[in-house]
Amino acid sequence: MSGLIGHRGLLLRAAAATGTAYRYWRVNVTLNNGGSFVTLHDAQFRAELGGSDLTSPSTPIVASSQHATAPLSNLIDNSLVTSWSTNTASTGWFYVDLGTAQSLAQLVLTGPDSGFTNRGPRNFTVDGSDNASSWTTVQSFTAVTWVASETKAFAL
Ligand SMILES: [Ca+2]
Repeated sequence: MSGLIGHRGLLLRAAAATGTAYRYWRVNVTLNNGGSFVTLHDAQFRAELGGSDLTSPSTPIVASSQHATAPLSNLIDNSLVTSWSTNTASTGWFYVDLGTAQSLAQLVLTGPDSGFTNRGPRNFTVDGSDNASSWTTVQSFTAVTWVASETKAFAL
């Protein structure tokens, strides 16, 4: 899709993704904000800024670990109440399989509840892959902090 649209004689860049398309997209948390686990309530992968979520509850998803009371399926169930947590340490990762290669413009994450905001990802990369084995870092984020139940959008 073209990234340019005409408007009253001006050319404006549309908010569509222009980067490399990948089938697999990973969020690799290398440090949280000090909590016992990494916790997120939901994740969305968007091809356009503010666009629709390319994942659904049936999207294949894999993670480094999941807590018994906060399973991985909660991450893409489109409920901001349900949550995924790792079961160990302050790091963790998950990736989704979009089925076909897609170029993304935006990752949207909903962070932990009140009292658990230190479980939110602090340093992480968003990586793409064609085989879920060899990963290319698309964007890195550092020193990210969270207020209770916050939803943040990250441009890719
Ligand atoms: Ca959820």
